[in-house]
Amino acid sequence: MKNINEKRSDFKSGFVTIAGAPNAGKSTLLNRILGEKVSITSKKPQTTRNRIIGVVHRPFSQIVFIDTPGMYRAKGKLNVRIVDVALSALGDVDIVLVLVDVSNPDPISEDFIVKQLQKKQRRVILVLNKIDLVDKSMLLAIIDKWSKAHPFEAVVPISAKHGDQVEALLDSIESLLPEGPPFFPEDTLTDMPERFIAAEMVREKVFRLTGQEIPYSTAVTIDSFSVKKKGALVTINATIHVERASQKGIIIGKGGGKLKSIGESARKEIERMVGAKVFLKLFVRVQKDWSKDTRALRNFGY
Ligand SMILES: Nc1nc2c(ncn2[C@@H]2O[C@H](COP(=O)(O)OP(=O)(O)OP(=O)(O)O)[C@@H](O)[C@H]2O)c(=O)[nH]1
Ligand SMILES: [Mg+2]
Repeated sequence: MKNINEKRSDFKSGFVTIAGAPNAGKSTLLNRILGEKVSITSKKPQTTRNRIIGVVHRPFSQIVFIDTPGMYRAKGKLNVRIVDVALSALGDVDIVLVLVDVSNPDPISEDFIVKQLQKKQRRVILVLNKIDLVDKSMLLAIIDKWSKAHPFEAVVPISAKHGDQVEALLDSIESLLPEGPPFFPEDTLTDMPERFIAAEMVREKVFRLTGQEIPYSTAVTIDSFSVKKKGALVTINATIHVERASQKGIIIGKGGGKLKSIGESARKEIERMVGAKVFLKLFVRVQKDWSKDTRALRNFGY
């Protein structure tokens, strides 16, 4: 690894928060930029619950992205806590990206986000996402509406899912970054521990494979994660916590089928991440109404 101080003197670096309403495509964008999956995604809103860091190393800059939970007027202990995580990520950063799903406007959350931006006075880039889903002629009206609500440094239409215009977005970010040395060594992709990402992979499969309120009543913790040794199997024990006995039944499914498919698909993703075969054992446990309990929230990492 090269000495990180050997960079040219006009090297740029900085922190960039990816903000937006739930389901705008923030985590999809982070993964697309990194070329690796560090943040889980799903069709359902409120998938991300923590701030997730991803570091991009470019020839003349290092950009530290912070993926955040969706911002909206939340109710309930867990949701308020999660939105607070997102709001705090608007704080001490160089640039904020406001991601908007152009195919599914969410005026109430958007109004909320504009108010938060006005409080923080950051440099903001408006990113119009999911342009693959709409007629391009729609974009002008959306840009017009947003530009009246807030002064943006730039407006960049992209498709995070397909990668369109994502390089242009990076160029636009780089042009606004201050000069400075890199914050992370060149081989850093994220500072999230593998344990955390493994738990998230399990949670993602619950989001993708169950319906109704189940994903929102679920937390995942890792009970044990064996040390990686060359060529050896990584053994992981994880617990899926739900709020009611009926939810436990649904997660387990007929003959254990649902839990088996959650486990199998999570295992494949974790194997890709750790680069080794994984034995993933899942347990399901009821902790009544955990999402309303401050201590439980803390224990589950929220
Ligand atoms: N067609 C299309 N779908 C997209 C695009 N970007 C994201 N999606 C889809 O939008 C859904 C939500 O994506 P996420 O990345 O989980 O959204 P998010 O903003 O992180 O959502 P929260 O974490 O819940 O706030 C997923 O089904 C993505 O595949 C895009 O550019 N085009
Ligand atoms: Mg997300």
